[in-house]
Amino acid sequence: MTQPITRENLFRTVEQVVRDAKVTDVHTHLYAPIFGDILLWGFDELVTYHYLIAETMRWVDISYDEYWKMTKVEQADLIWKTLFLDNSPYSEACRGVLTTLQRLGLDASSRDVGPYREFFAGKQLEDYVDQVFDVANLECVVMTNDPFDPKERSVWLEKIKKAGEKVDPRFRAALRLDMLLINWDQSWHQLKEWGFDVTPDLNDRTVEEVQRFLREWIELMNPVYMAVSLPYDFELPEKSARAELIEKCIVPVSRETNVPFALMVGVKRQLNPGLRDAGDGVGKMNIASIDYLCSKYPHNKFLVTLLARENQHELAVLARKFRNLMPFGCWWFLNNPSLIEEITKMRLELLGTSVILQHSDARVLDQLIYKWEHSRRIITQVLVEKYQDLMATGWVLTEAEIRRDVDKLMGGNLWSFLEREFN
Ligand code: FIX
Ligand code: ZN
Repeated sequence: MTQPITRENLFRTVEQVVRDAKVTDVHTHLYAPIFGDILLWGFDELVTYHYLIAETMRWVDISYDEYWKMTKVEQADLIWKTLFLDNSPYSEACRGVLTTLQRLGLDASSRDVGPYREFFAGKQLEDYVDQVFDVANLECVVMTNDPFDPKERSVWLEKIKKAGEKVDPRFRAALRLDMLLINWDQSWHQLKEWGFDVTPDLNDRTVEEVQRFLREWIELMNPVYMAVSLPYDFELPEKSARAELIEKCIVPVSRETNVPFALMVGVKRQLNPGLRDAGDGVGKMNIASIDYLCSKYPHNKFLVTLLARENQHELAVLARKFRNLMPFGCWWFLNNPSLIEEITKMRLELLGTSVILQHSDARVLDQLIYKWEHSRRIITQVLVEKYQDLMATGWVLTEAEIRRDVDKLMGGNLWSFLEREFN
């Protein structure tokens, strides 16, 4: 489509360009097939996504323990009946299941889970990964890789390091450091067991050894970034092991290796422990902590996503002040059409194309299909409005420029951010 952009063909052009854009999904909880059964996929995993557990438990009177004692199929049947048959499934997580079924060519109107299960039972994982990446039109996804997770750790050390097996290049690593940073009183013991000469007080030797731990995992994983999910009351500067580990270990190694530090801030972990992964809540964080990091370490690169809606405007304003700050995604409780639209409009108005608009946070492979289908629709609508505003001034648009902008917004800004030198 090379004709000039007019008000008449604008929507069609933007819609096609957004659909054509091969997405870099900056944050997921997916794993390459080499990691085995910690990669979740298929109907019953889709339906027992923790978002849907939380929504189901609002309706049923069974205890949490009774729910957790059920088999995965029993849990899925309970959720399907409660949220899809006894109520209309218009919550974003419910709608997502139906979008995925539809985009895979299944009949969402039948409401019969039998054929859905048969469809997935017939799938061979490696082929299915191809199908999902094709339907969702993805370039690659970034995993969440935890060296303290025994199952995952053994794959990295046995299969990848020792046996030289390769990770599917569509699955890029992220070195996740929650265990190190948030549970230092336990993680230092584990580091010691692994042969790192550390003590609980962060003396110089311990700092050196934690840096060595980071370098070794960066060498093995080749991560796109180092990441941590921090609670809403996270503060920097602060007198804490967490703060010292960030400033004395992560920040210097991040700059030395050009592996950005991704901060995901705002969770109220385990408000309701009975719900397990579904039990987390949200709280407004103090943006001054991000301000402190970006201004004190101007040569470092920070990727940031915040969980509270109330933090989104100040994050966008802060990104205007610091070119080493790259906001990304509409995270978790923000990943809903009404909030994606609000946040995307605000970001384009404050940051232009210098932002990464979305990530999926997918925990189940098949979710990539719906999370990107839904986000693409909203991003298209918002972009059309913004381009219309430009055209109203007499500005002339080309399709090539729209493609350029969209590629940046849909993940390209991550790769160019990695190339930048903030000297
Ligand atoms: O910390 C995180 O990466 C969060 O995204 C998860 O803890 C959360 O459970 C999730 O998957 C939200 O979508
Ligand atoms: Zn996540």
